[in-house]
Amino acid sequence: MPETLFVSDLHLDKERPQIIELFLKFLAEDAPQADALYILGDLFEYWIGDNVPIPEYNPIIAALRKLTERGTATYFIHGNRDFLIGKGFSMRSGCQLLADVALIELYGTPTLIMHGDTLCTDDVAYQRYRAIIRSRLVRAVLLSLSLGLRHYIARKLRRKSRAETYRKPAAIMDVNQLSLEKIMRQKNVYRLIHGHTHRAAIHHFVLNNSPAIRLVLGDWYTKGSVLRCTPSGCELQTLTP
Ligand code: LP5
Ligand code: MN
Repeated sequence: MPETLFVSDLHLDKERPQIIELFLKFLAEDAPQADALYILGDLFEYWIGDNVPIPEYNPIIAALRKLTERGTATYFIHGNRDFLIGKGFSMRSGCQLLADVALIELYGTPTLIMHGDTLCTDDVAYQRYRAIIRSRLVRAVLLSLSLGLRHYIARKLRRKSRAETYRKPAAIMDVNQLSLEKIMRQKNVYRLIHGHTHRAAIHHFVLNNSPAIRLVLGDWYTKGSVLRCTPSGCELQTLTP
């Protein structure tokens, strides 16, 4: 049966070697069977430019290259940790970069896919930060800095983010239902797939008097989370290291 796979929020990092191994195994054994693999952001703990060598990322990029060369189309949407991924990564890995919000035809069902952070509109501090850090000007300035300074800023931002997310009420870091419905109406879709919140689940609701579905991918902190879609529907699967 034809199958398309979705993953997000792997946050691959040398601190979690067993998760890197799990993803490499997934790329070597599961993904080659699929028509396509979509990585919906936060593949890496952080990415500070295509020209910054981070040795532990090399086997992952090589495995993605192998997968794409073997014929599984692989697509990437930026997350908040790896929004600086660019053409260099795409050339090396064979992954095709998609826009932040992409509309795909998934076995006949129009489906919207995205990282998911833009749906968390109650997290006003994050949305303000996002608008600044993702602006063309700030990105250009960041990419012009020395590698040492980029590492320093990324670590500072991580520390700040850890403190902030610890302090913020969980509810404001979840998807805002009105923002979700707004974009689904705009794009005229009844199925949306995203990650970012790490709250793996399948939500059914009503949109324009019709059934709608939101599929949320989980993170890969201690286990793997994969959404498998076939012509008969989608299901979430957990992978154990
Ligand atoms: O990532 P996570 O899950 O911890 O939390 C996110 C939001 N946080 C972020 C920040 C990232 O984690 C930082 C790492 C990215 C590094 C990429 C490279 C950057 C460039 C480096 C140089 C080339 O996205 C978090 C959300 C949470 O998701 C849930 O949605 O709440 O948002 C925040 O924590 C943002 C704060 O609310 C506001 C931050 C203000 C930052 C002020 C900057 C000061 C430091 C400047 C240093 C020079
Ligand atoms: Mn994220």
